[in-house]
Amino acid sequence: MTDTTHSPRVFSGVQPTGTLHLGNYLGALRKFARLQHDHDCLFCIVDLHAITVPQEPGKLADQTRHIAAAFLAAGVEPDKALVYAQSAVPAHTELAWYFNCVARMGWLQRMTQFKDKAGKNSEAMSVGLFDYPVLQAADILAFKATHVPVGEDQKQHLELSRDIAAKFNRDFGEPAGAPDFFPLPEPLIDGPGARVMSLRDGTKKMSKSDPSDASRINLSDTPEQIAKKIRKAKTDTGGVPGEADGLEGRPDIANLVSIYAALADIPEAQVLSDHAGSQFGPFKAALAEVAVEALRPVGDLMRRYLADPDELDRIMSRSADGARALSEPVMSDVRRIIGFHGSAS
Ligand code: AQP
Repeated sequence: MTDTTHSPRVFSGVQPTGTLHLGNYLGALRKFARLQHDHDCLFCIVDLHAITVPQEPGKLADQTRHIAAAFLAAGVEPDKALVYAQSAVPAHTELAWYFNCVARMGWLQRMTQFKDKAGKNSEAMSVGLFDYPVLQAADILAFKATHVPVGEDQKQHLELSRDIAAKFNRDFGEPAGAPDFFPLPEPLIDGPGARVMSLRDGTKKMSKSDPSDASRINLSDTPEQIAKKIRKAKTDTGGVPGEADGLEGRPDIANLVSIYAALADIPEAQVLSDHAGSQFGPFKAALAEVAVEALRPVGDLMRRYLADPDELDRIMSRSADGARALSEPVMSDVRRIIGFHGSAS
């Protein structure tokens, strides 16, 4: 159901945990640049999420600048959207604590991403890694954001954000008939590139933490590296099918076709009809050309932004001021609604 009580606002975050890849670009960054034209947008570098696993303190600030540069290189404009580091805006952590007291243990225990990341070692993981989806709910709701552009891997976390918002609204309901305090944020997942898979295994998502660099295309890769990774991408002995049902049971091929369509901005059906019956050698050469052309400007711009870290810092600092100003009235209402001593009644 569409929320008509809350003004539309977009929030999304990316962790400064390593080089960004094609999945991050198609699943998130490219959507950000498109949304900023007709939405009020906050794009956050979620460094508090990054420390749920060990990070080198000496590198975190540079990694944060790296993501800010990627946002800008993907087309986000700092006079249209806020681009800031999560740790610079205290509302994220404050609201996360309140939400810790709203969310239920059972809800978090069902999160598949924690199970995937922790594996058999969950006892040794940080509490923060387990609690990460609660912080994510706070990230979104500290600004009463209504829409969250993410890749498909974040769908379950978004459902949890909605559950937390709904429970807060029920637990701390204002007088009957008053509008819900928090919106129930909706994911914006649809569209090409929502789930980019590994080039080495089409059943696994493309991920920064995959030990094989050949499994992903990094935004920092050179054209030669991009072409080589696509040339070596896993395929089978059949050719490119002419129709979508020919992709069934062929996740590696389906992935390449979907990447092609997303980067060329054309429907998958067109990719299939244009390349029907083609062998993978020529298809991969065509895909490499499309990928290099689409990603070259992003890589070039990223390097240009990274060459001026002071300017990146100025942009992030101005945006953090803007984000603090947006969150403060929400937080002041939250403190009052919970009933803290000292909050205005
Ligand atoms: N393979 C993907 N396809 C589409 N979207 C993706 N995203 C990530 N991988 C894919 C989207 O990118 C945004 C930022 O993600 P993140 O860096 O904050 O965290 P992540 O989802 O944990 O990214 P990785 O690469 O998979 O990191 P690791 O390996 O550390 O787990 C999100 O919107 C995400 O949906």
